[in-house]
Order: sequence, then C-alpha cells, then structure tokens
Amino acid sequence: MTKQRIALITGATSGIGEATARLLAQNSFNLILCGRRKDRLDRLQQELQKLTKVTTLSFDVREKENVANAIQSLDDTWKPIDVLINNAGNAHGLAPIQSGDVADWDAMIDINVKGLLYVSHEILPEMVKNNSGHIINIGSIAGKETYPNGNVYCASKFAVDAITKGMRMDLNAHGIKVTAIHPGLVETEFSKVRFKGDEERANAVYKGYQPLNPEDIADLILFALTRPAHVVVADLVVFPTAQASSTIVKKNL
Ligand code: NDP
Ligand code: 8X3
Repeated sequence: MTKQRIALITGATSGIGEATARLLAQNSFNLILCGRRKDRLDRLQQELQKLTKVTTLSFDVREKENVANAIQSLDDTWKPIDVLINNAGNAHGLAPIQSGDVADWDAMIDINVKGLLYVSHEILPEMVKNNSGHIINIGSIAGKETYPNGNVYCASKFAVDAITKGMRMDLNAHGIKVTAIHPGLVETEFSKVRFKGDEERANAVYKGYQPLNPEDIADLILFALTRPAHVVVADLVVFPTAQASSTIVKKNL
C-alpha cells in the first residue's frame, strides 16, 4: 500500500489554500493546515478530519521564531513533510509608487517573500535529507508582468518566481520537485484584503466576467501532485478565459 503523503499548506484559512485543503483531504493526503485565524483552522480541521488525518498550526509567517517553533512542535507522526504548499500571501493596497504606504510595502515583502522563505527554511532540510519532496509555490501573473499601481506586490511575486527557480536548481540534486503556479484573477478574500475591507471595491474586481474560483487552482495543485515520479509541472500560468494579461480583461458591464 502506498503511504499517505503529508502536505503542509500555508494560508489554509481561506481562498486557494482552503480549497486545496478540501481537495487534498478528498484525495488521501494527511494535512497540516496553517494560518493566523485559529477559529477557521479549527473549523476546517473538524470538517476534514472525517476524511483524513489533520493537524493545525497557527502562526504569522512574518514571525521567524514562531514559524520555527510551530513547525518544530510537530510530533514524529507528522514528519517528514512530503509536500509544502507555500500559498499564504496577499496584496496590501494598490497605489502609485510615489504615494504607497510603507506599512503595506513591509507587509507584502514580509509575508509574500520572507514568510515563504521562513517556512521553507524549516521544511527543506528534512526533504534534502530524504532526497524527496514536492514544493508548490503560489506565485501570480503579477510575478510575470508588472501592472500600474501593482509595484511592490508585483515585486514580491517576481521574488517568488525567482526563489522558485533557485529552489529548482538547488534542490535538483536531491530529487525534490518544485512547482510554481501563477494565477490571474481568482475570486477569494484577496481583494477584500487589498482594499482593506472595502467590499464594494473588492467585489467590483470580479464583476462583468467569470473569474477563476479557488477550486480551479486547487485542481491544478492536485494535478501537479499526482504526476508520475519522473514528471514535474515546473511553471504554470492560469487565467480566467476572459483574461489575456494583467491589464486586459474582457468585461460585459
Ligand atoms: P485569501 O486572502 O483568500 O487567502 C490568503 C491566505 O493567506 C489566508 O489563508 C491568510 O490566512 C494567509 N495569510 C495572509 N497573511 C498571512 C500571514 N501574515 N501569516 C500567515 N498566513 C497569512 O487570498 P488567496 O487565496 O487569493 O491568496 C492565496 C495566494 O494566492 C496568495 O499568495 C496570493 O498572492 C496568490 N494569488 C491570488 C490571486 C487572486 O486573484 N486571488 C491571483 C494570483 C495569486 P490568515 O489571515 O488566517 O493568516
Ligand atoms: C493576484 C492577481 O492581478 O490582482 O495576484 O495581481 S492580480
């Protein structure tokens, strides 16, 4: 019998991470669900532990020591981690560089870039020791092309793209798969966070066309995870059909 793989998902409390947790639970992965909102983690654990083994870790990816303590607190049944899904992240603000908010810049660089590195730092040594594992980094079309007012969010996702390529090279000798998935517009809590709770502005982002839903991305993550041992999905850009680039979206308003 094949061993059930253990997957750690950051940002499992909403959107893409939550949809991925549900799909992987249905497909026999054991899950370590991470996020700051403990109430949501607890609720999801309650739901998914009917299908598979689930544990949760509540930490802020910006807090280096908390990241390390949380991951090191896992008992041996949760090690080694076979799959790391670096998904936690958000945009904070959408403003010209000359009027950007420094706190927003810090948040995006600390969460999207440094947070991804802190989590990876805790998990990679064991994968390297075992010469196996699969890392999936959630980038963005914003990491492939810059768009007006996207400046620092785009920079953070360009960094994710660069880190992913670096991981693929450095981990190659260890047989570790590295995948990047770069979505276009996905309807999640992303725009609510970007616009600081302004629901009207957030909802407008998804009006007049059919955006991707988080399940579409979960589906691609499962696809990448279920390829044969000799196949790696390296780099995937995915748009809603209505989207052609960061700035071209066919809307019927
Ligand atoms: P959501 O806002 O729905 O989810 C973001 C997740 O990240 C939440 O679970 C949140 O959990 C977690 N998170 C945010 N900040 C932190 C933090 N400081 N510490 C720990 N966890 C954190 O957005 P999406 O599902 O859309 O976003 C998931 C990923 O997809 C992000 O990396 C985003 O950049 C990327 N993406 C999204 C696109 C979209 O259009 N929606 C398109 C392209 C890429 P909690 O708040 O509980 O900590
Ligand atoms: C999220 C997609 O286009 O809002 O990364 O940057 S976009």
